[in-house]
Amino acid sequence: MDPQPEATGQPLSSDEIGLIHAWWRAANYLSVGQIYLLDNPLLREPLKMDHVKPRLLGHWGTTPGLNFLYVHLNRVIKARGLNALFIAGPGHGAPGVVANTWLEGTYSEVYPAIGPDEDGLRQLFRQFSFPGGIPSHASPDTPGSIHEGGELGYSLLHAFGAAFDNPDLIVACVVGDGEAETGPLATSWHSNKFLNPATDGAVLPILHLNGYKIASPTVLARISHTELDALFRGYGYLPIFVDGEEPDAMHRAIAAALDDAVDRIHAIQKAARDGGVTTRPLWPMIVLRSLKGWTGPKIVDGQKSEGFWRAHQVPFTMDKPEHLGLLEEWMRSYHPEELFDDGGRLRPEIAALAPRGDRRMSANPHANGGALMRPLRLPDFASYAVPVVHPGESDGEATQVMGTFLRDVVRENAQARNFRVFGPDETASNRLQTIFEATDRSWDAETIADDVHLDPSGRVMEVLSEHCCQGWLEGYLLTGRHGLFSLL
Ligand SMILES: Cc1ncc(C[n+]2csc(CCOP(=O)(O)OP(=O)(O)O)c2C)c(N)n1
Repeated sequence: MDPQPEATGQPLSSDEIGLIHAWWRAANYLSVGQIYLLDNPLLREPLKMDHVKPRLLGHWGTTPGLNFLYVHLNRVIKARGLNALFIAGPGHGAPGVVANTWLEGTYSEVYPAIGPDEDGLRQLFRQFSFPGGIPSHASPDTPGSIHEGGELGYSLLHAFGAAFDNPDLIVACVVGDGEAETGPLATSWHSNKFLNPATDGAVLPILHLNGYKIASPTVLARISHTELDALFRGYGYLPIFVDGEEPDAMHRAIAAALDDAVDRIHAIQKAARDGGVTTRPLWPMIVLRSLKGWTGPKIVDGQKSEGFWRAHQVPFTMDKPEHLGLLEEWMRSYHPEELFDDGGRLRPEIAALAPRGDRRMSANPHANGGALMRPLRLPDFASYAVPVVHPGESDGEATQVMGTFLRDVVRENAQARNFRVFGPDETASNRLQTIFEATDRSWDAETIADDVHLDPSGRVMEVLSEHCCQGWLEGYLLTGRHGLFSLL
């Protein structure tokens, strides 16, 4: 068994940590602002009830963890020139996802009415979860997002779908520990048996172990470290643990964990691509054990909030006058005056942490599949017609004919590598088996001599979980490729 991974890479300097921490504070500030404020976005005057939204709807609990991961992913993207996508499984943390896209400048590029200044901030805050504005969950209008945040459970599948046939892409996928209790997510860890390190990209799962779902603990947070470690090793991952609440130590720990994970991903890919290694690798993953609602109010109305399920959604409502002071104190704890200049723009030394152009996760072209999609080359379907000279005389099976058509679709698009068939082991029973003249089933797990049509580079994706088939296909399509769901 591999020992507990050691941190690699250069330790961060105090200056770097200071800037990363500033970005995190800015993202957290913008997240709280989106949930609560209508006006006075930079708290230039004392907060009044008139500045607060009349109806509050949004999720704080997961958000600081997402923000923490986002800025650290940016660091590693910049340091190593990575091409990375971000998937927020707890997509209800949209305040954080949106905040980071605004800090990166992408939001204002895509939506010029939400500028990179104080007025833009006011609009950004106002539109969130507001009539005529944007949803409270990550949604198709969120730049860089292919993952709708409403139905929990599909994040890892979307991540793998995006990584298939994108050899240079790393998909960082945050999985909620509550989300991990869903059927689709629980089975999707096995996606690593269908990923070919030679020709596919990589997925970096990050389990966001903040301990709670809406109003109770999560299962994965209440099993021992040994059991959790064994669980993920059993799924074929090498878990790298980051655990704590003191920001300085946590910044150092997550940076080291990401460096280590990326080193391991690159080593796996090099071994498969240059060294011809064909055995299934032990892919790294990160387990981030942090406080739910980290940096939020510790106590609300005498009850524990930070680090508890009460921080899940809106940590406190505004129906009590004393909550106004609590909100102002919370928002000022991020020191917005140190983060934004007089015009409300993010200070340049903090803004410089963002990767450039389409290396920003919010601007990665893979998240905008329509822009990348190449049309599928399709043979003329009429040439597959079963001849019927006299009515009632010819014999033919519609799906068998379609199997021949699909075989040729696979051949025609073999070079582009942009077509796959997904299904719950029904390709043969649906009589589509002629496709196996052109390709195999994708399979990176063990094989025995009697096996047929199993290969890591196969283009037929078969696993009995229809959740997996659907989720992979969705991730594959949303990143600009083509596929077929074969299920009868
Ligand atoms: C399939 C599904 N079931 C239930 C919900 C309702 N729901 C919204 S958030 C949440 C808790 C999620 O917990 P977790 O994934 O750990 O996210 P975090 O604690 O980081 O917010 C639940 C159950 C949902 N969105 N999707």
